[in-house]
Amino acid sequence: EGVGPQEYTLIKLKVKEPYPSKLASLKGKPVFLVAATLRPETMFGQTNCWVRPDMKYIAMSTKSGEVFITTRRAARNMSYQDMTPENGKVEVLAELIGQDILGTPLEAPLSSYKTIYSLPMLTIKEDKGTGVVTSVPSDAPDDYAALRDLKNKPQLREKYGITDEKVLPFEPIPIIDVPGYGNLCAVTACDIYKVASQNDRDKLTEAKEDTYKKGFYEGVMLVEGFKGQKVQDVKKIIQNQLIEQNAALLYKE
Ligand code: A2H
Repeated sequence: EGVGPQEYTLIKLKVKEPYPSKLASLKGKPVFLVAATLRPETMFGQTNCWVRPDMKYIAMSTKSGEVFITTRRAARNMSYQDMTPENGKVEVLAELIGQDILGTPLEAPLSSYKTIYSLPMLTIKEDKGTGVVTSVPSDAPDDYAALRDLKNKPQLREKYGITDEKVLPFEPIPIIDVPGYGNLCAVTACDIYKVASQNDRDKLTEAKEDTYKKGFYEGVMLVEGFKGQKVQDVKKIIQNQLIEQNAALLYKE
């Protein structure tokens, strides 16, 4: 992390009704999990969304009448970025922990999976972004490692009450080619650095640094509409399209 604020793209993942019991009072209102990402051009590859089971989240009102689920910390930041009805004020509609919204069906913009699910990731940090992370296992080593853990460990799924059909059918989607790393660069990197699980932090850091640079400087898009174009050249374009479609916002911290 350098000096000055980091700019993220907040991706709006629509929660499908019927809502889980902790959100029952929000019936009929549009509710979104909002995920902070540095890689908007990878949203074609979303397979699930991560929340941390033991972490606190809130449901908050936004200026546009929608409801966002995020950490209180990020909600406060949003309230100073013109996202709430009143500047500097957060209206809390519900308090919950990640566990309360695990296994929830979601609609994710640009993903080729029509419905994806919120799943547990244990390494989400409280003090970064919104505490919600959208998962692109093709291009993010953390996401690949966490999804592989859930796929390989039935006890882990059981512990969090996640049924098989919310995990097993979801495979990394080839969306970007990275020369030398192929079209699933996070999978390749997890192999190269011998990442054993989502808790293998040092190896994951190496895998992440490697793929993050390579993806940005050398990545070439494979998806319809952007085929053959460099990641560098389309990142801003895709970010702007998501914002225009009301599927994303800019957020700084
Ligand atoms: B990125 P930075 Cl494809 N805890 O989005 C842990 N990780 C978090 C987080 C939190 N509270 N909030 C956001 N993140 C993740 C896509 C992606 C990301 C790809 C490749 C690399 C990558 C899909 N997941 O990040 O510390 C989010 O994952 C590699 C760094 O601010 C977000 O972007 O640099 C990134 O970490 C922000 O991390």
